Amino acid sequence: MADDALGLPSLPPGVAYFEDFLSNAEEAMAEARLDAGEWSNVLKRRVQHFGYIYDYKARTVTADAYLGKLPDWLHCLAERLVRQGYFTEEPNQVIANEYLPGQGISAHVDCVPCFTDTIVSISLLSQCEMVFREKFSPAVIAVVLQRRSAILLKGRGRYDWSHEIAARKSDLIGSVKIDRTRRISLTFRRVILGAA
Ligand SMILES: O=C(O)CCC(=O)C(=O)O
Repeated sequence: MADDALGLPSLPPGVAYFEDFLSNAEEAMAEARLDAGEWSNVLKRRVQHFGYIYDYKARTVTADAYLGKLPDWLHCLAERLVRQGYFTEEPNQVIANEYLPGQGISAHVDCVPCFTDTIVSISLLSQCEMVFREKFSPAVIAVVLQRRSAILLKGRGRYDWSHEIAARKSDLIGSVKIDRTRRISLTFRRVILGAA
């Protein structure tokens, strides 16, 4: 983790990090709801899509990919993200990613024509390191995402920096090796309709 003099994590511009976004009870509820649902094996890691299906191959979201409103428990979180000022318009698409130890997500910028300028990812069950790389410079910033935290990507942090999670079983946090356990993330976005 890159720390500044105050011991706070340094973050790319437009990125904000919040610990304890979820309570323990909310984390447990979210895990139970997801495990009662249907995980898809379309990728190396398992995923569930809500609101709209995102087409990973075509990198699009189309109107006919609409699945219906977010389920109540996700809608409550989406409303909270607006109430607390993270989003100006309510997010209407959520992807749950499950990472078993050794699994990650390659460097990417979330589809620009598909989603508005704000992305929020909530971490459940395990910490992990997320690495940001600036597109037009060698700048790299690693941020440790603790379980139950939220990370917000907006502006330059959303468009000019890629983010990734290395596919490994542990992270070096400070100088301590911390084993990963099963991690689930919930990434909230707002679809730009008619973009595809
Ligand atoms: O697991 C995460 O926190 C990030 C997920 C992500 O980058 C994505 O779904 O595009």
